[in-house]
Formats: sequence, structure tokens, C-alpha cells
Amino acid sequence: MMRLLIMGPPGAGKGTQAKKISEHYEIPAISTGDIFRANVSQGTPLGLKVKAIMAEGGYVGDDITNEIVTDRLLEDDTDNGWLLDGYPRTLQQVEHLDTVLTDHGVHLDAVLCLVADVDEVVARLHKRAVEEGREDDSPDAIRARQEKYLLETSPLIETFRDRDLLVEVDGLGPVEEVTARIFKALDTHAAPQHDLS
Ligand code: B4P
Repeated sequence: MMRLLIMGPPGAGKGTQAKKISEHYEIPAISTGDIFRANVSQGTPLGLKVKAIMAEGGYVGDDITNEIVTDRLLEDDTDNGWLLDGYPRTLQQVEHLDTVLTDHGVHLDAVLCLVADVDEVVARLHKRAVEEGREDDSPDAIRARQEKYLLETSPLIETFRDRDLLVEVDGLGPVEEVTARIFKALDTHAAPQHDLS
């Protein structure tokens, strides 16, 4: 049983590593970004609402985002735990998640934070813009997303550090090396340290 969050600046490798973690611990990786992108590409009412916000690199409103996550966590595949990728991104989302967890009588096991400097993550996103043509990888949107992350999301890391949940992992280097670091760090964090005395 594992309930995890993965955080880090846009381009840190959250989506990339979330897939590996999901396979390894056999828990679903739930990416709010993927959910929004799927709605945009299918032209659903939600997709129409969030398309412009995402293209500019802004954050989708807390109420919509919270509702989507709340519903998703009720699905059958979450019985063995889950990994939330890209959520929470604001203080209001943290507070909402706290309420959902309390209501379910469960708790987070760890908050994984991928650490990578701005130059590296921006370079990755410019590369992805060429390879995948994602609308929010335009130079202006990349800049806006980094600024938004610094202002609204990076302060949340301290909240999870204060709760002794934070597991920071260096996100630089080849994907497989980062994955190996993550498994080691999560397994160490999960070890019952209090039993050692
Ligand atoms: P996300 O989908 O979360 O987009 P992201 O932050 O860029 O992360 P992503 O997972 O795609 O990229 P990754 O770092 O894996 O969000 C998109 C948008 O959705 C947001 O801007 C917002 O508008 C909206 N949204 C989502 N959640 C929200 C919320 N909670 N509240 C409000 N709005 C929300 O990878 C980046 C690139 O790096 C990839 O090309 C990858 O191949 C490459 N890469 C990964 N690891 C690498 C490595 N080790 N070395 C080299 N390259 C690597």
C-alpha cells in the first residue's frame, strides 16, 4: 500500500517517473495534467473550459481540479494506493487533499520531490516542444509555468517537509538513474525506522 505525491518544477520528469513508480509499486499514476489534456483533445465541456488556461501556462481553477481528483480517487483501482502527479499545486489544493484523506481515514506515505535547476528543465521543455508539439510548451507558456511554479507550488514543499513526508531526489541525469534513486529513496523512507532502536 502506497499513497504518494510527486512534485517538482514543470519539466523535472514527473510524468516520466510517475509511469515507472506506477509499474514498480503497482499503483495507478493519476496525472491532473493528463486528465486535462485528454479532455482538451476530446473537446469535452471541461476541455473547452481549460484549453486556453493551459495553453498560456496558467493553473486550472482549484474547484474544478479538486473535484476531478476527488472523483478519481474513488475509482476501484485505488484500493492498493495511488500516486498523484502534478497535484496538489496550490495551498487550497493541499487543504482539499487533507480533507479528502481525513474523510477516507487514510494518510500520505511520502511526497517525492524531483529536484532540477531551471536551465535544465527549460531546456527539456524546449526539446519536448520540438518533439511533441504540446501547446503549453511554447516559449511564453514555459516561462509562465516556471514563474507560477515558483510562486504558488514550490512553497508547498516546506509544508510537506514539516510533516516529515518529503523525499527529495536529484532529477538530473539519465531517466533510469533517476528512477533507481527514487526507488531507493522511497524504500528507505518507508522502512520502519522506529523499530531499529
Ligand atoms: P503537467 O502535465 O503536470 O505538466 P508538467 O509540469 O510539464 O510535467 P510533465 O509531467 O508533463 O513533464 P515532465 O516533467 O515529466 O501540467 C500541465 C498543465 O496542466 C499545467 O501547466 C496546468 O495548466 C494544468 N494542471 C495540471 N495539474 C494542475 C493542478 N493541480 N492545478 C491546476 N492546474 C493544473 O517531463 C518534461 C520533459 O522532460 C519530457 O519531455 C521528458 O521526456 C523529459 N525528461 C524527463 N526526465 C528526463 C531526464 N532524466 N533527462 C532528460 N529529459 C527528461
